[in-house]
Amino acid sequence: MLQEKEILHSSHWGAFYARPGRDGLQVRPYEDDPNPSPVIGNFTDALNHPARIRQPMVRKGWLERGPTRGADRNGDTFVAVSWERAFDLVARELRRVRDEFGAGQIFGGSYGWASAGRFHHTQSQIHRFLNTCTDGYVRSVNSYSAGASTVLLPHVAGPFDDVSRRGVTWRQIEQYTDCVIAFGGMATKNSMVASGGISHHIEEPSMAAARRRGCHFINVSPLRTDLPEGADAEWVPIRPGTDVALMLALVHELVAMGRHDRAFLSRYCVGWDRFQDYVLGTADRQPKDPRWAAGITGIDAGTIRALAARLTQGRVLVTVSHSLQRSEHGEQPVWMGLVLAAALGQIGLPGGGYSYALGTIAHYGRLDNRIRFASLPQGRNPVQAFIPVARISDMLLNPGQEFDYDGAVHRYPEIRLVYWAGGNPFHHHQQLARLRDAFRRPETIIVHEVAWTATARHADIVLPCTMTLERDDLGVTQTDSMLIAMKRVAAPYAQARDDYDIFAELAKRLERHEAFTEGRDTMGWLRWIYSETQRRNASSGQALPDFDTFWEQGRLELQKAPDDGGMFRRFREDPAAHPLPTPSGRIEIVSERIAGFRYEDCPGHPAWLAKRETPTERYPLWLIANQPATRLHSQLDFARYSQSNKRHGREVCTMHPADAAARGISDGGLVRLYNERGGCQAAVRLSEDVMPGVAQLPTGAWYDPIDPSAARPECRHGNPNVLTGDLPTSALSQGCSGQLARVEIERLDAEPEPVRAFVPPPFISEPEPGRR
Ligand SMILES: Nc1nc2c(c(=O)[nH]1)N[C@H]1C(S)=C(S)[C@@H](COP(=O)(O)OP(=O)(O)OC[C@H]3O[C@@H](n4cnc5c(=O)[nH]c(N)nc54)[C@H](O)[C@@H]3O)O[C@H]1N2
Ligand SMILES: Nc1nc2c(c(=O)[nH]1)N[C@H]1C(S)=C(S)[C@@H](COP(=O)(O)OP(=O)(O)OC[C@H]3O[C@@H](n4cnc5c(=O)[nH]c(N)nc54)[C@H](O)[C@@H]3O)O[C@H]1N2
Ligand SMILES: [Mo]
Repeated sequence: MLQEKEILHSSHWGAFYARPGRDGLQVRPYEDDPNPSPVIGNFTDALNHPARIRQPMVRKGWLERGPTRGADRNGDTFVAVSWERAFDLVARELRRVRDEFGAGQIFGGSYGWASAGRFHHTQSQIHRFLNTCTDGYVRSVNSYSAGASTVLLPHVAGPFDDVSRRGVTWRQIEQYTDCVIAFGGMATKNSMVASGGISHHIEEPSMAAARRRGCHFINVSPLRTDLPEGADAEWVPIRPGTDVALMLALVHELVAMGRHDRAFLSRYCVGWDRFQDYVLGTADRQPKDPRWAAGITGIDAGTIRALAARLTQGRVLVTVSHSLQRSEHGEQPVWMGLVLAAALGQIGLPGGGYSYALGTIAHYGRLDNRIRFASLPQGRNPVQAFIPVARISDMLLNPGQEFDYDGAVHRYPEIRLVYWAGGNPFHHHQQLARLRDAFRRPETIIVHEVAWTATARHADIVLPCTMTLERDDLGVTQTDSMLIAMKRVAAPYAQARDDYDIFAELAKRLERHEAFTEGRDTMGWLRWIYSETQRRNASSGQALPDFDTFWEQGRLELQKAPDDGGMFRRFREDPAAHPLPTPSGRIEIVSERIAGFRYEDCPGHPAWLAKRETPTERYPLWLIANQPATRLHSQLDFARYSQSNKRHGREVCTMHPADAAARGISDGGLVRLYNERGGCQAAVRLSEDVMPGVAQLPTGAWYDPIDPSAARPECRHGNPNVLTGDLPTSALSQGCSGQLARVEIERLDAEPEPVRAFVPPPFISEPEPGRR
C-alpha cells in the first residue's frame, strides 16, 4: 500500500474515501452524498483477491499451434509468460493480421463499462491504440443498455440525450409534477450508477420530496420494488412485455373520454388520425380498449380506466425504463410512451410530458455542467464495417451474411482477431452457449482483464491490468457536479499494468509509439485533458484553477448550466423557430421514414406486436434478468458486498410463493432454472413483491458451467444469460433483448458442487528461454 491516509476516489457507483487497513481497504462514502450506494463495499477486499490475474497468460493450444480457427477455448490450460514474451506475441500477431489481412479483420468493438476515470477509460484507450497501431478496427455501435431507443428516438422525436436526460429534472419533479407513471419503474438500485462517476445520489430523496408535496407515483412493473418506499407508489403489476397494450388502452380510454389533447396533437405531432384509427380498430376491427388490454396485460379493465382518469389530472410525467426496450420489439414501448404523453398534451411543460429512461441511470434528470471536459482523443478509424453491438455472435458465426440495420443492408465482416478490453461479453451477451461457439471462430482473442472473468478464460492471450484503485485519474462527467482527483490508493496487484502502459509498450513494438503516446505518460495526459478543458471552456463562466492547485485540493465543485427546459420546451414555445430534428419537424406518431423501411417487426407507428418467444406449457414462467442491486453488472462479483448477498454461494432468484408452492420449492433452498438453451442453479427467495408467473434473477453472477462444452450448459452460479435468447429487438435497431426469457424452475435436492467461478484456471509456467 502506498500511503496510510484516506484517499478520495471515484467509481461508477459513487465517490468514496479509501484507507488501507488490516483487513483490506476501509471505505466510506463521500460526505456530501445524500444517499450513497452500498456497492462501494465491493472495494474492501478486491485489491488482492485470488480471482485477480497475477501475470500474463497464453492458452497452451495457441502457444503450441499458433493462431487457429475453430480452436476449443473451453478449459485449455494456460501458460504463464513474462511481459516481454507476451508483448512479443501480441505485437507479432497484430502485425500479421494488420499486414496480411488488414484492419477490417480485427474486431475492436470491445463493449463494456470498465471503470470510471476520464483518462484510463478503456474504450478510449483501446480505440486510440487500434486506430494508431493497426490502422483501425471493426467497431460496434450503440449499447446493450439502449439498443432500440438509440435508433428509434432520433426518427420520431430527436437526439437520444434530449429526449432522455436534458428535459425534465428531479428538481422540476419536486416542484411541479402531480403524477409520475413509470413503466418499468425507477428502481433506485439502478440510479445508484452513472458511467464515469457520481458524487450525489439524489433520486430517492427527490422522489420522497415530491411525494411529500403530493405527487402520486405509479409503478407499472412485474416487481413492486421497482420504485422505492419513499415514493409510496401505487403498484400496477403487469405481465412482462405487454406495456404497449396497456398504453394503447390508456390512449383508447382518453379518446373515449374526449380527454386527449387535440390541440397539442395537431400542432406538435404528425400522424394522429391514422394512429387513432388503429387505436379504435377502424381498420383491423379490434379496438385497443381496456377489455382487450386486460387479456394481454393481466390488469383488469376497471384498473386501466381508473389509471386513464388519473392521468387527466394535473401535471403528468410519463417515463419508460431502458428495460422495456431490452426485449423483442423493444422500440414499441419507447415510441408508444411518447405517443401516450403526446395525447396527454404536456410535453415541454416543467415536470410533465415524456422523459425517457428517467431513473435508470443517475445521468438522467440532472442539469449539464457549464464546463465540458475534454477526453482522450481516439483518432480516426478508416474501417467502415461495424455491427450493432449485440450482434457479436451473429458476426463471428456468419461472416459475409447480410443484415438489416436502420434502413440499410450491411454485411458481417470476416474476423480473424478479437481484441477486448474493459468488458465482459460472457456476462453481457445472451445465449452463452452460442457465444461460446462464436468465440471458437476467430484465430486469436486477446483480452485485458482485472480478474479471471469467463471472457478472460475464453481468450488466447490474457494481459493482467490494474484496477481503478491502482491508478491516478480524473473523475468527471457532464451531469455530476464534482471533479475528483482520483488518486491512486494502492500499488498494482502482482504484475498488473495499466491498460495505457500495455498499449504504449505494444505501440513501441509496432513502431507507432510516438503516435500513440504523443510523448506523454499518465500524469502528462491528465494535465493535457485538464488544460485542454480550460482552453475550450474559456467562455463557460467558470474558471478552473491551475492543475497543481486542483490536484492538491483533490476536488472541485462544478457549476451547473441553467435549466432551460431543453429541446421539448423550446419546441413547445415556438415550433416554427425550434422544430424537432425529425423529418416533419414534429413528434412523429406515424413515421413515414420507418414505414418506408418495410420492417415487419417495426411498422410505421407504435403497435402491439406479440413476441416470438413467450411462456409455454414447458417453460411457463417469465424470467426477468435485470440489473443487480449488489454490484455493477459482473464487476467485482467476487468481492465482499456482492458475496454477502449470495446464498449457498449462489445468486438469489426471487419468485412468488404460489409459484413456489406449486413446485414444492421453499424459501432459502436451491433451485434450477432451465429452458431449451440450458440451465442455471440459484438460491431462492419467496416474495409477494414479484407478481405470480414471474421470477427474477439479476445478471452478473460469473458464468460457471459444469460442462463447458455441453450443448445446453448448466451454470452452477446463477448466470441468467445461459437462458436468454440471442434475438434482436427488430431489424430497425438490432438491439439486445436480454431482459426477458421463458423458463421452468425446479427444486434442486442434490448437494450441489461448490461454485468455482472465482478460482483461477489451471496454468503451467513457461520454461526460461535457454532451458527449453
Ligand atoms: N440478460 C441480460 N443481459 C444483460 C442486461 C440485461 O438487462 N439482461 N443488461 C445489459 C447492459 S444494459 C449492459 S450495459 C451490459 C454490461 O456489460 P459489461 O459492461 O460487459 O459488464 P461489466 O461487468 O461492467 O464488464 C466490465 C469488465 O471490465 C473489467 N474492468 C474494469 N475496469 C477495467 C479496466 O480499467 N481495464 C480493463 N481492461 N478492464 C476493466 C471488469 O473487471 C469487467 O469484467 O450487460 C448487458 N447484459
Ligand atoms: N446497481 C446497478 N445499477 C445499474 C446497473 C447495474 O449493473 N447495477 N446497470 C446500469 C446500466 S448499464 C443500465 S443500462 C441501467 C438499466 O436500467 P434498466 O434496464 O431500466 O434496469 P433493469 O434493472 O434491467 O430493469 C428495471 C426494471 O424493469 C422491470 N421490467 C422488466 N421487464 C418489464 C416489462 O416488460 N414491463 C415493465 N413494466 N417492467 C419491466 C423489471 O422489474 C426491472 O426491475 O441500469 C444501470 N444501473
Ligand atoms: Mo447498460
